[in-house]
Amino acid sequence: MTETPTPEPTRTPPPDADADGLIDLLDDFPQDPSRSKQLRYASGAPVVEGYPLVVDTAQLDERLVNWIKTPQAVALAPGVYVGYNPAVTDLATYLESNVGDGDCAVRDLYEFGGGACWDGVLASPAEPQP
Ligand SMILES: [Ca+2]
Repeated sequence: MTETPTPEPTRTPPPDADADGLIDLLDDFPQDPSRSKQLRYASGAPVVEGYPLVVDTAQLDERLVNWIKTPQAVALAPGVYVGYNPAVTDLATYLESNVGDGDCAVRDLYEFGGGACWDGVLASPAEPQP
């Protein structure tokens, strides 16, 4: 009895259009190599484009400048911040903790759990301008 060798199957790797290492099926941004996962607020809304980002606390609304005790803060949404810990560089972690100080309406909109709020806190000049 002779065995016909099974031909090696040819494998086509799953498509990864932006070549960021995450296949398109799992990539929320299949055309953007700098992003792969869509972050969301507690409300379920997608995180505002360009956020989260690290900003200098001194650039914020003066009420935040007096409140946040770290030299840098993480802007989680326009007008909402949390103190930045240089030991925690994955900014998604700050969103997951869902604590932020800043504008009352924005905090309510995205359902932040903890933090202080003031009316009329605007995004700082360091943030993406609408
Ligand atoms: Ca991507």
